[in-house]
Amino acid sequence: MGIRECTVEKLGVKKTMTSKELANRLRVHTVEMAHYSKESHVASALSICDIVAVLYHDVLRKDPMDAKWEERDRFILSKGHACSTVYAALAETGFFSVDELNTQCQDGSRLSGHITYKNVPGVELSTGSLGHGCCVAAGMALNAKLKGKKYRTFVLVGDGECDEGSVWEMALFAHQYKLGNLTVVVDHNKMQAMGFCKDIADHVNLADKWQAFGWEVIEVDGHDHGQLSMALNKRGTEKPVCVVAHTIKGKGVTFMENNLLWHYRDPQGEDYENALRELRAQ
Ligand SMILES: Cc1ncc(C[n+]2csc(CCOP(=O)(O)OP(=O)(O)O)c2C)c(N)n1
Repeated sequence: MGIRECTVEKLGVKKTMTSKELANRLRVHTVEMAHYSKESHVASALSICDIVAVLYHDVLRKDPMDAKWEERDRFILSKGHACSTVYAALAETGFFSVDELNTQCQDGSRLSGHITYKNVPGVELSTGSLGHGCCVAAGMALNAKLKGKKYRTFVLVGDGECDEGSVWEMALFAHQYKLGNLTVVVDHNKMQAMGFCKDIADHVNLADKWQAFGWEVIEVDGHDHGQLSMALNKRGTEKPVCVVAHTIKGKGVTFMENNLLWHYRDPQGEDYENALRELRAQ
């Protein structure tokens, strides 16, 4: 368990909740938040619910009572448009109230449509411009290495985001500086905003590419909690680690799965009701 046991108890978060149950709750929050905020990116957020649930449940060392705890593991969502999943994970693990989630993007809310660290406890970095979060993550990992600190740094990037040149400069840099304390997770759902990755910039084999940059690569089913937990708990020695997580964009809501419409569409009316019904039955 990543979160300090005592604070989990104090905050009343159900200790018996499994990572799978947490992921299901994240999916329900994500759909509700997209509905109330009329914000897009619901399918991008559903894609990463299992990855984020396993990180917060099984991997990250965090303290919701002390969000800036010096020894905390760092987690950056580089595909910042999928922020609802991370806001929901922070709320479910006690960083702020779950009741606040549905204020996202309303006047006066601190929860914006791309992830922001400003006034939001537990968020390390504001992102949204793709290709930047992973570079800051590498800097955090280098900081830990230079100062002999034990924290690990994790960063979640999209596969479309891997079209950005800065991602590959970071890959060179992290290998050069032997950042074994850095783990990149690629949400490999094979889609981006306006099309399928292979039709826009075909990487042919993303895992091979990261390996060619000198990284240790682990490929997993990004919806299998056992595989995710094993891969994310693996600490690199000298090589940075890249977990290529094969996922389904829109995972959990059948009519959103692998459907480009749901990158930008927000669920309303019957779509909203059907999505919630399906998720609540899981
Ligand atoms: C530098 C930059 N260019 C373009 C965008 C607009 N944009 C937002 S989401 C997105 C698609 C990203 O695709 P991917 O990384 O695969 O994420 P997912 O498909 O999981 O949403 C794009 C192009 C952006 N946020 N930043």
